[in-house]
Amino acid sequence: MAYSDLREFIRALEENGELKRIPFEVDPILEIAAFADRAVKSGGPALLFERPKGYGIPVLINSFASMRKMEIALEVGSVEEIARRIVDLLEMRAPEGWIGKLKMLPKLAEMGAFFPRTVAKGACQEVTRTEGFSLFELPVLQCWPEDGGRFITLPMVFSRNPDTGKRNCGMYRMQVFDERTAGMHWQTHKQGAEHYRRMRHHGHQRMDVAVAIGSDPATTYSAILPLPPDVDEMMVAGFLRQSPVEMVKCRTSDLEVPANAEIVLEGYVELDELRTEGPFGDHTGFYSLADEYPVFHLTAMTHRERPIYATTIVGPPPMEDYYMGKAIERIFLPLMRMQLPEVRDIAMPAEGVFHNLILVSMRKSYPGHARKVMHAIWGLGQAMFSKCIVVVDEDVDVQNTREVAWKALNNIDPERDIQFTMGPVDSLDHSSRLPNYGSKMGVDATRKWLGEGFTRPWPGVIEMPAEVKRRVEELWRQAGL
Ligand SMILES: Cc1cc2nc3c(=O)[nH]c(=O)nc-3n(C[C@H](O)[C@H](O)[C@H](O)COP(=O)(O)O)c2cc1C
Ligand SMILES: [Mn+2]
Repeated sequence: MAYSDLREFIRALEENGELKRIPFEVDPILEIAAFADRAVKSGGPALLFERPKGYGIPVLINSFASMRKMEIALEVGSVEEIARRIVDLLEMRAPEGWIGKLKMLPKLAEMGAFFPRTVAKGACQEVTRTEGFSLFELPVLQCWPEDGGRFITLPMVFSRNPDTGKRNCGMYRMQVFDERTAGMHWQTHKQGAEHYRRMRHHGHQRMDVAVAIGSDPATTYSAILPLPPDVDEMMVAGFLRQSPVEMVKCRTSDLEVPANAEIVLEGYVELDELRTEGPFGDHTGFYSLADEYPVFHLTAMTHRERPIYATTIVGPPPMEDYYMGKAIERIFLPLMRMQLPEVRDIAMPAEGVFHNLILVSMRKSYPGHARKVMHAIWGLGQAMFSKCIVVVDEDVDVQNTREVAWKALNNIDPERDIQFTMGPVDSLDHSSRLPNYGSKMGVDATRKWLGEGFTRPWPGVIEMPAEVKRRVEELWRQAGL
């Protein structure tokens, strides 16, 4: 049964021993973040700070901060179950004969059940405030000492594409500037930024934006998924939770937000206004430097009675976002394999902070195949940011970073096997020669073929025969080891 809201998810975490309530005062300036950092790095529970210093609103953090919590969030025994559900859907072919057609009906019905529904009333509007409210009422964290201020870090940011009318929901951090304005940190490659550019192109002055904080976990999670433009995150959230997301219309705009949200910020972005945002201790483990970003103006704040403020911190990996990203890696593999069936597996180790490193194992079928896979990945949605792609043969387990380092480094002749290319890079890359534009590196660490000009013999990996190992197993015990 899908969680009806954040509170049901909190109860589920608690029942599974994955939540710790902190009943005493902890400061939202640095202290909550330091607490959360320590918890995630020691495999600790999600934390519910019941008394953030100076505020009456509790703070939830680290609710996705391990694979176990991701499983509770998505109500699965393993996130691979979702990957399998996607494969089932993708394998849905045109049915043959009437039996085939009948068999399809439940799947089609299931698909229909994913679509979001608009409802007239939502808990997120139990309290509606169009005046006399302030962002300073929320226990927004300052995460790191050199941060430019306090940042809302787990928001679902809703906007609409003026050309297609389609909705987008992305997670973009928001720096609290004052009572009624915040930064809107949608990076240039993201859908919010594209809507902004389209709105400007059409000569508008303002763009409606709505921000929801704290919903059922699948809906919040959908905001970070690297979906193609114009694919509705709320539909995908419905698929993830196996139940439609209920949406309610905002009080001061035509946008819709999840009805179960704890807190909603309604407002607009002025299309010719930028303000300095940052610095911010980012998920690279470095500070993102201050930069110019659009400004979100609040026209209303609505919330549930006794709302809960959901947040996260990013910083030196691994942090909560590593686990959110790991689940994306698992869930999206079948989609990647639809376009690249030769890919066996991919892995993004925590130290690579997603965009810096992707390890790919593949079944090589023709000369240059590994390079074809690199270029395909650089052309695939947000995988375009991959600064370093290491391609290995299918017998290498890319989930085992040590195995990849060992085999890949043995297999490369660097001058021959490293490929450089130019293109868009992640906005968070502080080393690229220009913001958002720089070089990437592909490493072809597959075994080289004659057809690739390799004429020397290629050695096998050293392995002991199984029967010898079994025999030694006995001798081992005999030796009393
Ligand atoms: C905790 C967290 C914070 C994030 N903050 C930002 C951000 O400030 N700006 C940004 O562009 N992307 C940020 N992202 C990544 C986007 O949410 C992600 O790229 C998403 O797919 C964008 O959706 P879109 O394609 O609909 O724009 C963040 C992700 C997480 C998990
Ligand atoms: Mn999107």
